[in-house]
Amino acid sequence: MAVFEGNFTQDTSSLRFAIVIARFNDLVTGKLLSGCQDCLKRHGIDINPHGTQVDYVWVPGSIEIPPIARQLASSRRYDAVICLGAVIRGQTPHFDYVAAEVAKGIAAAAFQTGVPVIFGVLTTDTMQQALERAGIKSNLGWNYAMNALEMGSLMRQINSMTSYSRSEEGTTPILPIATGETPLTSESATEVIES
Ligand code: INI
Repeated sequence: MAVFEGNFTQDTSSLRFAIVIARFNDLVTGKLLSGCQDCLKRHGIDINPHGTQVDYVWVPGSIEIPPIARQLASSRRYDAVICLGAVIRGQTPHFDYVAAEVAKGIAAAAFQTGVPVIFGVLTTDTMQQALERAGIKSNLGWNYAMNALEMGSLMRQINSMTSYSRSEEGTTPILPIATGETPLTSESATEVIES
């Protein structure tokens, strides 16, 4: 048997990420993005939007993140999708609805596609708390990028192990990663989850 864990030492030149960023509270989400980019860059990733390793997708608010994240993940172009948003409690119950739906939606995107989708959505009571987590004290954008690097690395290992086992059994590997060649349908996503 074996132990699998993601690492940060592999050659990162072939890793590909998508970052989905909510414009709502962009004072916060822009800072999360900067932290995220800083981490990726310092791990050897080309963060240039015109390069081959990171695509950036802007959406109006956090509630719009899940369907886009799911679509990007199911394209199989990416090792991980990073979702950045900031849901800040106001005087209405809106916060609770938005925060709950975004959390569920992002988790569903990962479950349905088998691709790591990182939950980088801050949920705080105040703007001050959000800013403290987006650069004033620390920048969680950095952590979210680390999570993406670790999960991307781990998923590659798991995929190569499972596709090896499957080819040993004479079946076709079902999770070619980041090739962009095999879009995942909802049926095949279910197949992946159930297999
Ligand atoms: N979107 C956020 O990203 N953060 C919030 O704090 C927020 N609040 O509190 O309203 C928010 N609302 C907008 C929402 O995400 C959608 O964009 C909007 O409802 C249109 O669908």
